[in-house]
Amino acid sequence: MAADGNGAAAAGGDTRAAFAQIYKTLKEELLTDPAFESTEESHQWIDRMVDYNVLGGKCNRGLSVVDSYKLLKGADTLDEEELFLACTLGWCIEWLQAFFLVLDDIMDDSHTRRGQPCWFRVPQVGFIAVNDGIILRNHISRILRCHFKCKPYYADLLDLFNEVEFKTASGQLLDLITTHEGEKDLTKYNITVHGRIVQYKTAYYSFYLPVACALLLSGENLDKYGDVENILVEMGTYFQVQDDYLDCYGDPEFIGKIGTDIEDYKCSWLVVQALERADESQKRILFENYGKKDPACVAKVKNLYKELNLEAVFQEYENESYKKLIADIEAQPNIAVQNVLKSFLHKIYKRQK
Ligand code: DMA
Ligand code: MG
Ligand code: MG
Ligand code: MG
Repeated sequence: MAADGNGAAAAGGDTRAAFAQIYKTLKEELLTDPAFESTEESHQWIDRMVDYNVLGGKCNRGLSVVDSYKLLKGADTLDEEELFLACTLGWCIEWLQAFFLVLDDIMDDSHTRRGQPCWFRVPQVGFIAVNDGIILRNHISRILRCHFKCKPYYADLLDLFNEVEFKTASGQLLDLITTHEGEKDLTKYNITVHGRIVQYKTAYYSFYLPVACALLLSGENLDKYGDVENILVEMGTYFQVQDDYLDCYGDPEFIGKIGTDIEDYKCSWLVVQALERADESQKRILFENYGKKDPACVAKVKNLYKELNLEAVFQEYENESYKKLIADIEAQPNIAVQNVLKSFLHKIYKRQK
């Protein structure tokens, strides 16, 4: 067990510090692979590529594995091995996120991510980013094999990551094909279409996966947690609505990325709300300007959002979602599970980034 260097944190110190320390251990293990030992160049590439893409986020997903596991155990502190395993699964989710984001930014033609150019836009990277994405995904299997192969829940863990990856990739497909050039038709966008896309592309990997990892670490059988899965999917939907809102209204300096949803003709929550509220002449403005790169067209769409007061519509949605989620959580019979779900919800409620 490679649990060196985190003894102080395991003894009750700061989870974040332990989490950061374990990143170094995991990356070192991956870098010692014979595949990268032969040339200094490949070793340096992986080192830089992993730091560039895995680090720099909020780590909400990864840290939630540790927090959820503690709450499920009803313990403030974990022993060294428990902490190491929980942090390692947390990092596997951060690696999965890195894999999806590297590819998402190519497909969405994005410019910045986490305050720096998207990986594929870095000089000398370009389409190598596609293979880097694949390497990031394969790293997860190697981490799991290295640290969990002897655990009774290893097969369930692999199955979980595979299933969640499938769901996310399917969600990305739904997201991408609704925007197909040549079939641009805003009338097909509605809240049902939006809900299906975001459930698949975001909710499973961002919300269900961290809690499911903590449940497996606690020796639980995931089949018994269908209700918990449903609540987490609902929470993930709320989270992606926030993401859609911030794409237009967030400060790029603060959220670390420049929005592209209007240019990309995305089935964003905002355009769905606009379509529900627009009169005929406002609909015409949307039809004529949505999905165009021209900044003047984007500005017209944003003006229309202002006219329709979508900021207030969002505040209302946020308040209502919170109330509904709390009610659903409090209907759960198990108090530890309630605490896990509430803790996750409070990490994202009214987030600004
Ligand atoms: C994100 O959707 C989904 C995945 C699986 C990365 P998005 O394109 O809205 O995300 P972002 O706004 O971060 O590019
Ligand atoms: Mg994107
Ligand atoms: Mg996307
Ligand atoms: Mg987005």
